[in-house]
Amino acid sequence: MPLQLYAHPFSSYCQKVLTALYENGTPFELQLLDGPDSGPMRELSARWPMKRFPMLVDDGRMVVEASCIIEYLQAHHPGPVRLIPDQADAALEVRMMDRFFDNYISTPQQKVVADRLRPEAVRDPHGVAEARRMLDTAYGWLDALMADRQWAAGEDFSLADCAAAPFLFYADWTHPIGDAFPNVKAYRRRLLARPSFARAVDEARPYRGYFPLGAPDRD
Ligand SMILES: N[C@@H](CCC(=O)N[C@@H](CS)C(=O)NCC(=O)O)C(=O)O
Repeated sequence: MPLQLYAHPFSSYCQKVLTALYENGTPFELQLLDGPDSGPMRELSARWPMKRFPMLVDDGRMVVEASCIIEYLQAHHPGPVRLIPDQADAALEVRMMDRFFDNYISTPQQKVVADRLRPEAVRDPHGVAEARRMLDTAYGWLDALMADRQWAAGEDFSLADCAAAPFLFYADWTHPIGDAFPNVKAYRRRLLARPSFARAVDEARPYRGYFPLGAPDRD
């Protein structure tokens, strides 16, 4: 039985895992989470009541949380590209950058988007302003770091870049990466040119109408 990935192509956390799968040409079957009543969504909810995706199922074993799925793939279905280095300090840098992209790019980005989906009466302008400030702070920190890095953790494409790719992709749509952050803009362009992520972006094109802030006509 091939690996089963419960996912939706437009979801950033799913694209994080898809990028890792495409990097290594790992075979899998997509269980498309096509609305709340779809069979795959019911299976996801039954196994993981938090109902967050992606979820990987390997021969009955469930793995959730995108970073953990990528760790699992490397441990159990390795390919030619090692997304987490073997050397401890190098692995720590990769994991630290992965946490940075989850917590300080994706989380505030999702806050802004989720707020737009709420009824107007219960929106949280203060929280949204805080999220936008966090994005600016994160762009600034990342810009300095990327001045002399090709990829997030150095020379090699890694788990951290699998995270950075979709999160910076949607962050720029949500809270544009200004000209004050040229290294972040250039890094985002490199990520978009990476075939694994470019494939994930292409597969998600039909769903751009889902983006509640209005998907810009680019990328
Ligand atoms: N911490 C989770 C986050 C996953 C997540 O937030 N996924 C979003 C899709 S990008 C989701 O499940 N959204 C459904 C919802 O919020 O109900 C991970 O790393 O996989």
